[in-house]
Amino acid sequence: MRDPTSGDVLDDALATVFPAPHSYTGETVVEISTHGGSYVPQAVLAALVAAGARPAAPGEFTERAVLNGKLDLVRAEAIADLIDSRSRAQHRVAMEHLSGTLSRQFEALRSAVIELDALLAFDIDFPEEDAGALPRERIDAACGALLARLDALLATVPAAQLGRDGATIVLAGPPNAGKSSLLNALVGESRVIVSDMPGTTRDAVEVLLEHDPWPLRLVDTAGLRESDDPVERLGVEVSARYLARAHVVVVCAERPDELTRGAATIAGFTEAPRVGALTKCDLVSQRYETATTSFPVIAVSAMEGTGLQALLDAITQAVATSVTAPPAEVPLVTRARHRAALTRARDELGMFREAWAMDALPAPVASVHVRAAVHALDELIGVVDVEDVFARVFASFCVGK
Ligand SMILES: Nc1nc2c(ncn2[C@@H]2O[C@H](COP(=O)(O)OP(=O)(O)OP(=O)(O)O)[C@@H](O)[C@H]2O)c(=O)[nH]1
Ligand SMILES: [Mg+2]
Repeated sequence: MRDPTSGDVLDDALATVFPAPHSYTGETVVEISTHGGSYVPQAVLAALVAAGARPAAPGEFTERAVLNGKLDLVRAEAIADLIDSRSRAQHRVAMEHLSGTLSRQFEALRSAVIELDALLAFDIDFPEEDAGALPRERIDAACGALLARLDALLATVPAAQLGRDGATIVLAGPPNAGKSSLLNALVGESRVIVSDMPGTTRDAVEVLLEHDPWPLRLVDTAGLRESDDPVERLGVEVSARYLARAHVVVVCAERPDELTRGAATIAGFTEAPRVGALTKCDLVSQRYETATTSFPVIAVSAMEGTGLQALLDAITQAVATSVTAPPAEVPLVTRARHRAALTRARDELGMFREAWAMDALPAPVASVHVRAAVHALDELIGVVDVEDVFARVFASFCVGK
């Protein structure tokens, strides 16, 4: 690599040529590998720009791949999801989408809605032949089946959100119960301050823990108690807000009676399933009578690491009761863009079905809804010229992909 103005040698680099169409974008591409560091790559880039090149826009390579038919829009988004994935669950979904499962579902749905539109067009053009070949029920049944498929896809949204954001697991209980110590023990490193002074934790602290089938977003909160200290009161308010959003609450207490009381206090803030953690069990010489609670209670010691796996198992089971995993054959809908388009298609088909059932609108008018549903799915898979859809999708990519 030489500087085009001075002619100085900048680096002894390697150029890899991908002749069209055998590259990521489908175009002829040359990749230049330089020695690393901070100066050499920058100097080489500057030399290339001086020679007439320009830096790529965010997602430009993937956008070109889509425009050249190497990838469809939905799989292009899966690449962004793959790059952005922060958990095993998210990575698994992105890889599955990249393999084309979601694109195929969307395309099949679109074809089915187009078929419905064709059935209707036939009904409109040849109403007199309607009697035998095309009973109204057939159109109604086709529409019902489509609505069921759209609903099944949309029903995966909560599970998809869990995969991305993790299940919110709030550790709550009286001050000094050992909540922060338990969080540190669960994540295997010291992330939150622990002290023997009640009221140590003031703010909620979130830590994402890699876990199957969903990552767990563990939230350490301030102990729930009345306090004159304004900062601690704020902390208790924050705890209350987190409790309201929790998928599962881990009620922490040193003794069974405190656990029961803690659970009663928490009931005022959330309906999420709960799991009890009897903390500091290393200090207890004999086991307590099993607490009479409606939820599982696990004896744990953050100090000695006992009961942690049992607690994680109980938490995982409790999450499963609040969010059901969708059937394996239905791909998860992770993106807001997909959800919006599917919702639009479902709403339009719903309006069509209602009008059709009541015979409220003339067929040509009712069919406008079906056409709108087709359009929503066209946009979804990027088969129509929708520049703003492309702009929105690729703007979220990092530069260089
Ligand atoms: N022996 C023993 N001590 C523990 C254990 N877990 C916590 N402790 C001690 O209990 C005290 C309180 O622990 P924290 O984790 O700060 O309790 P907390 O519930 O977060 O307290 P606040 O933030 O004040 O509400 C500390 O002195 C810890 O060292 C345990 O498993 N065994
Ligand atoms: Mg604490």
